[in-house]
Amino acid sequence: MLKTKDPTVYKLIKEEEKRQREVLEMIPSENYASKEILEALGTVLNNKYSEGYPKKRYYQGNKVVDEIEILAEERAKKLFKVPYVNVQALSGSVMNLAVYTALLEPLKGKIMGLSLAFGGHLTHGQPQSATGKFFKSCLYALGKDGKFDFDEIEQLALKEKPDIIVCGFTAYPGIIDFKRFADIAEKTGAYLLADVSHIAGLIVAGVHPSPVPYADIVTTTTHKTLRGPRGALIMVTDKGLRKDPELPKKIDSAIIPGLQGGPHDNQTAAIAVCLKEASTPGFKRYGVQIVKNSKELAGELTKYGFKLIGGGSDNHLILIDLTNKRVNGAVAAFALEVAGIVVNKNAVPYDKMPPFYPSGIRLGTPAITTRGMKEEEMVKIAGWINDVISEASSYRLPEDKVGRKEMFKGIKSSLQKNKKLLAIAKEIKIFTARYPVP
Ligand code: DSN
Repeated sequence: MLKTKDPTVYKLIKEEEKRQREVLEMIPSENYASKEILEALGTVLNNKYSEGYPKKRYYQGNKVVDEIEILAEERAKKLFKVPYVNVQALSGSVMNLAVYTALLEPLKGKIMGLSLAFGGHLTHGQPQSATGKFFKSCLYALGKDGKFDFDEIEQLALKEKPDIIVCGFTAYPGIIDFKRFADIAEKTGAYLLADVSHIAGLIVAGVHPSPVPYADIVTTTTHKTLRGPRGALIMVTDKGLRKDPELPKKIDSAIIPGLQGGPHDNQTAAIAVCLKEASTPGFKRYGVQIVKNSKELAGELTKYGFKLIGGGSDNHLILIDLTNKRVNGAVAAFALEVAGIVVNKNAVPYDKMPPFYPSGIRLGTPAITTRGMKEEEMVKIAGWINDVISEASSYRLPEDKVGRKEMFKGIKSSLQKNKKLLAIAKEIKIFTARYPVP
C-alpha cells in the first residue's frame, strides 16, 4: 500500500485530491476523469513494452495489448467518423510534432498557425517550440474584434505558401469555421490540420461542428473536454486519405521510430474507456451543459462590466480582458486562487503586457460541469469572480518592467492574507462540497 510504503507521496496525492475537491477548477483545458479511467491508468499495463503497432510489434508478449490498442482505435474511428487513427502519441505536443514530421521536410516545410499571443498553441509553429525551430513557420493573428479576419489569413497564406495550415485554438471562445479554413488551404495547396484538443468533447456531443468533412488531419488530446486520460489521437479523414493514401503510414512512422519508443499501454486502455464514455447519451448531455454554463457565465460577467474577448462564449471558455478593471491578469489569477477559483492568466489580442504579466484571464466550464453545476451555479460563481476582481483592483502592478517582479512578490504575499478573499474561499469550500468529484 502506498499509504504505508511511501507515506510522503501518499500524503501529497491526498492533498491534491482535497485541493481539487475544495476549489472551483476553471482552467478550461482541465477536467475530472472518471474513476474507471483512473482505474485503467493504474494497472499492470504500465509494465509492458509494445514498440510498433498491433500484430506488428518488436517485442513478444503483446497479445492483450494488441486487443486493447485495436479497441481504442475502433472506438475512436466510430466516434469521430474517420477511417484512420493513431492512439499512441503520449500527449499533445508530440501529437502535432508527429504530423509535421510525417509531412514536412526539416527546415524546409512550412507551418502556418495562429500566434500563441492570439490563442494559438506553442506547437502550431511558435518560434520557441521545436515545431517552429525544426520547420519554417508563419503565424496569423486575430482581428481587433477578437475574431478571424479570413481575408487577411488568405492573403498571408497566398504570400507564405505554407505546406500545412493549422486551425484549432486554446483561447478562442467562438465557433470555428472549418470550411473557411479548408477553402484557404485548398486555394493555397496546403494540408489542413485541425487541432481540436480543446473542443473534442463538444464535437462529440454535437455542440460544435466537426472538422472531419473539411480537414485532412484532425488531432486532439484526450484529457480536456473529452474528459479522458492524458493522451492524444491523430486522425486522418477521408478527404486526407484521398489527397494522400500514404498519410496513415507516414504518421505511424513519425510516431515510431520517428519520435517515440513504446506507447503507454495503460494510457491506451484508459483512452478506450474514455471513448466508450464519450459515446453515451450522458456525455452528450454533459457537452450541451458545458456550453450552456459557459454562455450563462459569460452573460453574468458581462453584466458586471467585464470585457469578454469576442463578446461572449459559444463554447467552453471565456477570455476576459481586465484592462478596464485595472487589474493585471497575473494578479487576478493569483487572487482568484486564494479565493478558491482556479483559472489561468492569459494574453488578450494585441496585449501590451508580456506573457508573464498579461492583461487577461482565461476560464471555462468543463470541470465544474462534470461536478454537476448548472446555470444557477454560474450566477453565483460570476458574483464571486466579480467580488475577487474588485478586491484585487487595489493591488496595482506597474506596467513598467523596473521593480515589477519584486512588487508582484509583495502583492502575492498580501493577497494570501486578504480577509475578504479567504472568506470567499471558505464559502466556496462549503459550496463545492455539494458537488462530488469522480
Ligand atoms: N496547456 C493547454 C491549455 O491549457 O490550453 C494547451 O496545451
